[in-house]
Amino acid sequence: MIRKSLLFLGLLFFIPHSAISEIVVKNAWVRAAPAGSKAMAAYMFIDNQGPKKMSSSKIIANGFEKAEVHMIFISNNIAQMRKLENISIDGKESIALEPGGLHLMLINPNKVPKKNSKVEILMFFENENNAEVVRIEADVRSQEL
Ligand SMILES: [Cu+2]
Repeated sequence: MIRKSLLFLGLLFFIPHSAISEIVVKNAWVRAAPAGSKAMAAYMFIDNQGPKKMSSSKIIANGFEKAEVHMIFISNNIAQMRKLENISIDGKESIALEPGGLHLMLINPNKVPKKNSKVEILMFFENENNAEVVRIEADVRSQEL
């Protein structure tokens, strides 16, 4: 566990600095889950203030084995989750990750984070002429504020 945290910190030093931050994330939260849970959903509002489409296929959540982009589809009246390759946001557009739709799935926690703690998430956004890493601190809580 300690070694994993150190690796994560080490990674932060290699994050390139972009002069202008084009991606702005607000209201990030992770739905609290019982101890022993294997996955937790993360929701947020992402605003692309830049002129061009930005995509994120690489997402890291500190304390979790991996993070995926999921979408909920209704098929034959049954809600199903599907993994998407990335999150894409057109220039000057925003998207909401919210219950019942698009979300991040944080998978295999070292230890399920408690309510009122925070989960650190890194999202690597890029397009053909820009790259940006967004560091997010998502609150763990039972429901949307
Ligand atoms: Cu999911």
